Amino acid sequence: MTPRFVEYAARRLPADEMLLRARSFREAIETRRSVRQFSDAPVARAVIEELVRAASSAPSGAHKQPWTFVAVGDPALKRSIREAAEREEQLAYGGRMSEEWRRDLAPLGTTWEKPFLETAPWLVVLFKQEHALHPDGSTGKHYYVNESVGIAAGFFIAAVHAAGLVTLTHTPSPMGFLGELLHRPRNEKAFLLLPIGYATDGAQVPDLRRKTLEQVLVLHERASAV
Ligand code: IYR
Repeated sequence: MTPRFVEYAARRLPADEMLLRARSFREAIETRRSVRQFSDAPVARAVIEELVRAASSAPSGAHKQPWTFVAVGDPALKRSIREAAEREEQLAYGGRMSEEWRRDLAPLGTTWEKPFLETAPWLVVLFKQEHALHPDGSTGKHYYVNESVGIAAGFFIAAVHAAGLVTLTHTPSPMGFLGELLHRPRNEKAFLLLPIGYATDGAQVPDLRRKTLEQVLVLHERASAV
């Protein structure tokens, strides 16, 4: 197939403006935290739709966009999800996770109890499509599915933060119950569960430190770097 191209709308910034923008984005995104204390205040469906549009603009293997976002605001369905997630988490915290794993989680103060799955006004369940399943029942290949869906999740989390809302990458394990409760087709596997809403007044988050730039960046500059 002959590729078709359109012009890319170039938006070059002067170097000083570039640094200001990079810094201002960094400062904004650095204030993001995973929050587990959700208010039950409602969030408009139109906001959720914009967040998913932003996430779905992520790059993906062969542009297959191998993701489905399922947004749940129905209280009965949220309750079912909470009950099923807590059943799995009770087993996980009760011994299915290794001792080292549970020790590593101790600073986060997490437990098997997940009240936010009912309190948050929306639960967004992100499914990865392991392959395409077309309406006529035929299938097609998807590529780099975990990488693609992971990037879309990153876009989604950044969009949630930009909207002044909070979220959490919750991974009840195993997540098979989500495909069943939400009646997803067999090519889809739950990837992440993201409650969306406002933090409660006075919400608390663990006192964590992020790695420094020196710990995470290795530079090989060209000698005459500008
Ligand atoms: N899925 C459990 C445990 C858990 C695992 C990791 I890795 C975390 O970073 C946090 C929690 C839970 O959601 O509580």
